[in-house]
Amino acid sequence: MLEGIIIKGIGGLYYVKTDKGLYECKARGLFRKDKIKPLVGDKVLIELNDIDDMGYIMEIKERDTVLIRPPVANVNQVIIVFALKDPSPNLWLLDRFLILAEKENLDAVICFNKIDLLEKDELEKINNIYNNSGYEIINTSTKQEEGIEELKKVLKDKISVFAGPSGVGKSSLLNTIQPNLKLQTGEISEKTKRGKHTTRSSQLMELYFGGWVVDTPGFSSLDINFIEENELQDYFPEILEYSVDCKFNDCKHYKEPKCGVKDALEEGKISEERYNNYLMFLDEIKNFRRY
Ligand SMILES: Nc1nc2c(ncn2[C@@H]2O[C@H](COP(=O)(O)OP(=O)(O)OP(=O)(O)O)[C@@H](O)[C@H]2O)c(=O)[nH]1
Ligand SMILES: [Mg+2]
Ligand SMILES: [Zn+2]
Repeated sequence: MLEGIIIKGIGGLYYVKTDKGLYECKARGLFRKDKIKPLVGDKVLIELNDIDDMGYIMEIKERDTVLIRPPVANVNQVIIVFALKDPSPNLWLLDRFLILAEKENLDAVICFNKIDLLEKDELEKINNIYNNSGYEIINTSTKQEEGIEELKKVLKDKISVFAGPSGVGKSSLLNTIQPNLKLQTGEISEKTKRGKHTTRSSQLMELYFGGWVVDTPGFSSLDINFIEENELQDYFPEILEYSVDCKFNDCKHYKEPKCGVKDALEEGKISEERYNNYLMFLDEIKNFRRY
């Protein structure tokens, strides 16, 4: 058997990179019994069919990490890309993505792309919302080649996944970082200012300066319903930080008195936008659990 890593999967076929070359594979092994589907990033053992050189995935090695959306295995960091304009950033969706990254224990870096389309004070305003969140923020433009060196630095020697809505420039950023990737990119719609889902499947690629990246298709919604009400604060680093000052152990930082989080909010140590999204998600989870 040959060891390899799944770099792409389309319609039940998986492309596995090994020391001996790239093989097109089908899933065969016992893992199918447990309804485990191979993911991009999975380390696998494959068996080759001498006749057609087709491979069969026989075993999936234990995963270090699993990201559900987009589905990838064994990455250590997520680069969450949002455009500052065209399409306008949906912070409600960005915060949902940050929750998922926290839940999976993945490092998250926020990348605000298309800064060439925005005035400086507008850029500052949106950066400020995340200043106290503890996340690294990288502002980029593929048109003006800004922030690209900074982005390369965080990617070096790591396995990263690029995630974000369609049309924000995930594939463009990767092409700017490494032109020989030649990823397909697509204009956003004139009318809706939204992306057209140009990237259709996730793909793992090696970077010339060290490290691996996964380009993924854009998404427009994310479920957080599997998160428990009292668990939500764990996934907002700045809320968790100030929750130690709350009087009540089970404080949800909503209407409770003597709440460290609300104090921090008042002092500007937590941004209003983040806090409001926290409350909205709390409400959403509560309502979901009620049924
Ligand atoms: N003005 C401006 N446009 C950009 C920038 N980066 C990318 N674009 C444009 O945005 C559009 C979408 O870029 P893509 O790279 O295809 O976006 P994507 O995130 O990969 O989208 P999907 O594959 O659909 O998820 C293209 O027309 C790019 O030329 C930028 O920094 N500034
Ligand atoms: Mg793309
Ligand atoms: Zn509180």
